[in-house]
Amino acid sequence: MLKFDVITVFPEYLAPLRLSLLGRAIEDGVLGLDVHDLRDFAHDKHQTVDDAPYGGGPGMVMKPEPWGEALDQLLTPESVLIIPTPSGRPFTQAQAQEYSAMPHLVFACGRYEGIDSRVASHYSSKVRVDEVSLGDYVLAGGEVAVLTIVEAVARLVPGVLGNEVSVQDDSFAQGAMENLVEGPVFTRPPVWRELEVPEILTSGDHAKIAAWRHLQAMQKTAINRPDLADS
Ligand code: 6GU
Repeated sequence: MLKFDVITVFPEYLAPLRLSLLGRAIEDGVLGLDVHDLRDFAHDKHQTVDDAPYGGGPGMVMKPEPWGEALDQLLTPESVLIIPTPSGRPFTQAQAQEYSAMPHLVFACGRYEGIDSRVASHYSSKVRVDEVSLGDYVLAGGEVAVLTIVEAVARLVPGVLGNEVSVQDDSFAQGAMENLVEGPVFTRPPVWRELEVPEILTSGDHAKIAAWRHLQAMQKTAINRPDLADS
């Protein structure tokens, strides 16, 4: 069973993880999810989790002590500590695939200007610590990144999607779809507002359909993702 633990100052932000596909998987015991309020690990009167940055500058930095208390409690030697941050390594489908086979993922959601760097340094000698970014833009905190990463990982865990659904044809999937995005899809009716479904899809020739889909994927990748098409 893959267990997710999320530490955040906004636990309600993670509520959508209990909806739909993931909610069902959690109910069925295929996945585990616990969300923890960082302020529960801050023991001063105001449950302070942030302070001014050393060296000056705008904004606030998350204090290390509450993180230390929370992470000491949650991490085991088998855990991976994931810290979402725009300064991290880009998150990829290959990484989602790798995480989906792990027993325990712990997410540390930073807010403000981020978490005191000594937290990552300290735990790097105890567990694998991954700083992960969703892309080249800045979010207000790690919570939305965690929603994204957990969903991308969870749907790859056997038993989370219906086993009738294959993830092999997904955009970016290792194998035939590596460095490709999926091409267009169609359903009934055969004509909609004078637009027809490509004839080959109703031909019943599965080899030809597979070849056509591969060509469509390459064309779409060239148009929308020239960065991938070159690789
Ligand atoms: Cl993972 N976190 C934040 N706060 N901003 C981001 C991001 C992550 N990825 C892109 N921007």
